[in-house]
Amino acid sequence: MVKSVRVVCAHDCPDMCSLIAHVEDGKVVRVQGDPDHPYTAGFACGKVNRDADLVNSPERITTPLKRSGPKGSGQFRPITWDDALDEIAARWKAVIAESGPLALLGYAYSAHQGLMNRGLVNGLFHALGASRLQAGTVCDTCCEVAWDTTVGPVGGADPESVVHSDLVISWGADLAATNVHFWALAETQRKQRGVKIIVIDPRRTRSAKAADLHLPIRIGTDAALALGVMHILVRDKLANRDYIAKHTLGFDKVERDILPKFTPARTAEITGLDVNDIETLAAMYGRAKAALIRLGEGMTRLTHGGQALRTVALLPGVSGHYGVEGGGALLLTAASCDLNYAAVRKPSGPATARQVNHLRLGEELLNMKDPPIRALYISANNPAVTCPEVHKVQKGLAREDLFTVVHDPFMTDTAKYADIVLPAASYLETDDLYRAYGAYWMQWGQKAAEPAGQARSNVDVAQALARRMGLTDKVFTLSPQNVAKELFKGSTGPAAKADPARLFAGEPIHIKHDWDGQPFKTPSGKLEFYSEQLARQGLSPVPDWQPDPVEAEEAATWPLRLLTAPGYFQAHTAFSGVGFLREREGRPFCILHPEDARKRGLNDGDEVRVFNGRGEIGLMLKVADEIQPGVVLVPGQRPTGEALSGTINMLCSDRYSDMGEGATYQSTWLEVGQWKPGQSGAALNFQER
Ligand SMILES: Nc1nc2c(c(=O)[nH]1)N[C@H]1C(S)=C(S)[C@@H](COP(=O)(O)OP(=O)(O)OC[C@H]3O[C@@H](n4cnc5c(=O)[nH]c(N)nc54)[C@H](O)[C@@H]3O)O[C@H]1N2
Ligand SMILES: Nc1nc2c(c(=O)[nH]1)N[C@H]1C(S)=C(S)[C@@H](COP(=O)(O)OP(=O)(O)OC[C@H]3O[C@@H](n4cnc5c(=O)[nH]c(N)nc54)[C@H](O)[C@@H]3O)O[C@H]1N2
Ligand code: SF4
Ligand SMILES: [Mo]
Repeated sequence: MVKSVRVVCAHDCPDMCSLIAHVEDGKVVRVQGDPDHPYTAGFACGKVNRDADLVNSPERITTPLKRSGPKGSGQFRPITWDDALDEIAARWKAVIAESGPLALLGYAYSAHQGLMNRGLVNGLFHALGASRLQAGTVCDTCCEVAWDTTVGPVGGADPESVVHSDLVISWGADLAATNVHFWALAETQRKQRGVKIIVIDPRRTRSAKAADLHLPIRIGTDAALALGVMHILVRDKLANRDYIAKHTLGFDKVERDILPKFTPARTAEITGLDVNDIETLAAMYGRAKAALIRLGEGMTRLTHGGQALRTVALLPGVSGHYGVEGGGALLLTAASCDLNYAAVRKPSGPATARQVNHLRLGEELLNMKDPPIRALYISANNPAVTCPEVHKVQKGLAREDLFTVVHDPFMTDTAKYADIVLPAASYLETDDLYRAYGAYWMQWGQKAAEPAGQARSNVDVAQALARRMGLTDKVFTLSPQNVAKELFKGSTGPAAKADPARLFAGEPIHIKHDWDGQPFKTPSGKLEFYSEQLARQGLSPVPDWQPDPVEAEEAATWPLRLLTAPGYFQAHTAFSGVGFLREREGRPFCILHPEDARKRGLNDGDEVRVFNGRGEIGLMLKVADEIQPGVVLVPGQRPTGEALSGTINMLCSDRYSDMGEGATYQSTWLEVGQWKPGQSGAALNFQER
């Protein structure tokens, strides 16, 4: 018998699609986009169309496993859940008794976007008083802090307001890969109403190819471009003086001290763009009535990423488009969904505890003291591939005195280092409540099938471990629906108005505020061109662009700069258990411009060595002019077993971005050469600090 179950996509993606799972004899046989959901509009992306293959993958782990060989070897034997949970609880209790709870670290992140399956694992470690994960620094803390200091902790434009836009700018995002429903809606506006689309991206991405104008900006120079556009808006009297006076703070300083430096000629020199293209961009933006900027995280994963995003987010303050429906900017929306998250994430436990930065896992495993990290629980994360300084992560995970548990549906590079591996249920096998981070929708996702083998959900395992550790908080005993109800208690704003009964009945609920212009929740209540918060941190309080001295030093040593971008058929490593998608993405590769390939005597299809002072890895080479000379593009982060050797984050440093202590993958310089047969790929000059 076939039945259809309405579920919600839990992958880390701004769209949060409503999906229909077709289930035959208890097995998910097909997943498709929900035709009745306005934003999903009946289609899922190329990855999730294959989620029946993900959930039924023969590569899934089906029982708990205990290590039977050296760490990292991937040798395990099956054990029962009771034995696994008993051993974990006993080891944790011993560590806590000897070294205190800070010797324990819960390292759980975003691969299940459900509010309970994501949040309750954090809740477990919060209640235990463990070291706290400063989560998301691998991803969005830089852009989030940049937005919060400029606009405030509040959501941006509703993507569905693009039906009112007359210009769309995708700035630092390949929307055809990472935000396909917004992209589809924007393309419809173009076809039906002639709305123009501009893409600002160093790479000629799929979105860039389809756009009306593509500006192939030099990596890390977005702040200069935004300031150059402001310069032209002021010069051509296209700045909205009323809006600036009423809703912004400090534009006078920017106009006096900063804008004169960003003439079109100097902006062109810094950004590598054509002066005519900069003039066209400014004229189109300044003359539009409702221009919507989709801000991508792509421009923020480098040392001055925060300054870049903040400066671009100030542009709609100059044009006044923040005050117009269909105008403004969209980075994230989640901050406007004020549920009582603490009920799940912080049920009890000390108010503060030592923090461990998500992206510094390797460093902290090797060097943290008083107490060192002795027990680690990794859930919905694959840091042995996705964290910078992978060599350090591997070395840390290989510590014999570290007790590591990994909860994952698949035997990942990280899980291979575990002492105990627990099989995780997929989102199709769990109940959960969802709210989008790139749209204004909330929805309950119902379990479509029983978990494969003995797999158990994040919520289930967090509750089981909480019980064994003697925690008595209510959330560790409630059913998923009753935990969800806790999220509504004491919540405020539009999310609070969503009726849980309607959600549980399967209805998607739109949670947008009544629209009255972009709200600003900064200390001044205005859009802050001048930020006192940044001044206090020793950062430039006004937007500016300066070269970075450390980057300049690296650039003098290594000739090519790393460009990192999402895979079209992979999202980090979450889909690597689907054979079809692995093949569709191809063997892990890098792209060089024909000029750079020629200089090095390299050809399309060659096996190449990609290296710098941190290490070397082996990838396939594609030669294409979709990137600029001087850049090497490595799409996605792929497990070590899929490449000739290694993985890209072996070459990236764990230095912080200017805001939010975020990752700086793109502040990486390197060289590409011929791969020599027999070469193994290794850490070069890798030193422990
Ligand atoms: N070089 C470079 N590195 C990057 C980036 C980059 O742009 N360039 N981007 C960064 C970004 S934005 C991010 S968000 C990180 C992502 O990095 P990670 O958070 O490590 O994400 P994934 O590789 O997707 O790993 C998620 C893991 O969770 C597992 N999983 C899936 N569903 C569940 C579940 O329900 N329960 C449990 N327990 N496990 C589950 C998957 O099988 C997978 O192994 O990577 C970062 N790394
Ligand atoms: N298919 C797919 N979808 C995904 C993911 C995935 O891995 N694959 N990851 C998910 C996750 S965890 C996240 S956080 C989101 C992120 O999604 P987005 O916010 O869209 O950010 P990125 O994908 O990191 O942005 C990468 C783009 O930025 C461009 N870029 C790089 N450097 C610069 C620069 O200096 N300036 C400008 N203007 N552009 C630059 C790159 O060429 C690339 O096209 O996507 C989610 N969706
Ligand atoms: S577009 Fe995003 S939310 Fe929609 S199905 Fe794909 S991964 Fe899931
Ligand atoms: Mo991310």
